[in-house]
Amino acid sequence: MRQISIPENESVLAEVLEVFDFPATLLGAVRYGQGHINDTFCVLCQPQEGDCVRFILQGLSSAAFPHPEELMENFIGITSFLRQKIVADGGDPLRETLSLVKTADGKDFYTDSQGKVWRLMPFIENTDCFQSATPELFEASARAFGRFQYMLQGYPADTLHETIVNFHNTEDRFAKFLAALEADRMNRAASVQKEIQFVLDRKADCSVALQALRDGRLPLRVTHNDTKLNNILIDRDTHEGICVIDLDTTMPGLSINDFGDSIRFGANHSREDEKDLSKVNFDIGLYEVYTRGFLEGARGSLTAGELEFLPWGARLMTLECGIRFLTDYLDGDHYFRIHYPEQNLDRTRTQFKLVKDMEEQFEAMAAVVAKYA
Ligand code: ADP
Ligand code: GN1
Ligand code: MG
Repeated sequence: MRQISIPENESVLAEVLEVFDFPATLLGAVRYGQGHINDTFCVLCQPQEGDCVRFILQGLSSAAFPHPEELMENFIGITSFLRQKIVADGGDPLRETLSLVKTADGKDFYTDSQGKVWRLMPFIENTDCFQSATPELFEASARAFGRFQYMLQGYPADTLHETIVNFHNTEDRFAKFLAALEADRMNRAASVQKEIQFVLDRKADCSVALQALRDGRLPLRVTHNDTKLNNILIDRDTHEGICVIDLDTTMPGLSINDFGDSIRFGANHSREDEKDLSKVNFDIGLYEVYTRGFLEGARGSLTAGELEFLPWGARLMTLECGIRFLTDYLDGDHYFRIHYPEQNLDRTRTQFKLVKDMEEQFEAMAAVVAKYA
């Protein structure tokens, strides 16, 4: 085995690194990024001549993704489709979408001895990945997510696997919350009564978008479904959102949810797990710049129904995410990676504070959409 530097407690890494077809000498691997789901590493290689080359190595979360092979089929289908569009537009397909480095025996991914699926991707250099942004960068991310949806308009949706069933089915998220509450596996329910009541009071809200879909007022599209600011790479030279990443939940969904999840994460000035709730405030100014950018990127492709429901997308994605954090907290923190015991509870509280702010400013949110629609 090659002598390379890998972190302690990551013994499976050595097995995985042996399998891929690196074009240069491996130097080492370190944990990378701030995703909550996958195991992400940055791998460094030294070619015979020239600068070091970096790769992103990811082990897919088994807790989140029960059928990783299907997920990888989606990944290849979506990135191939985007690659063709990018080339046709005169863009750079190696920077504007993700690609894979194969294993030495020509496979697209590797399943390790414990059944976990790993993929390797070139690191997209000269980009930044932000946890919070200036209004200008937030608007750039909005243009890129809007464009992503626009570009996927012609994608054959029926070929996509549902990588997480009922992912943004807020009614189902509510039902799963009730089940976790009923089970109360960790005996935590008594200490979070206020948060539990917050969810129970909003049972009817959980049906708003789904009912609009059932009534034909919202269309099903191919959407990203996880449009956090840190799922986009911003070009250091142009300051534009150059590449939408984290494609694991790209599947049929609602455009209002892609809009809404970005607002949930980015239209405020606090961390997702901020403990001091006085610092957690929905910023309608950031909401406005995101709205402008998203509509510009979507190039007129949104229907009147979608425009009408955009503010609901923001409110519901924030409520749903808070419900998911609380469910995971009640259930013993199996889904979202935590770095300290009450992190999922802190995350729950920030989301509910933002929901409350949005409820209070809902009319103003609709007026902003009307201004740019
Ligand atoms: P998770 O599902 O855990 O959020 P992501 O796919 O979002 O995993 O990756 C985690 C982080 O790794 C991203 O936020 C980003 O910082 C970084 N990253 C992922 N892919 C690339 C890439 N190809 N080039 C550069 N950075 C990347
Ligand atoms: C997860 O994978 P990541 O960190 O980009 C989650 C999202 C949540 C988000 C909350 C597959 O996103 O749905 O909104 O955390 N992804 C999955 O920060 O569950
Ligand atoms: Mg991510």
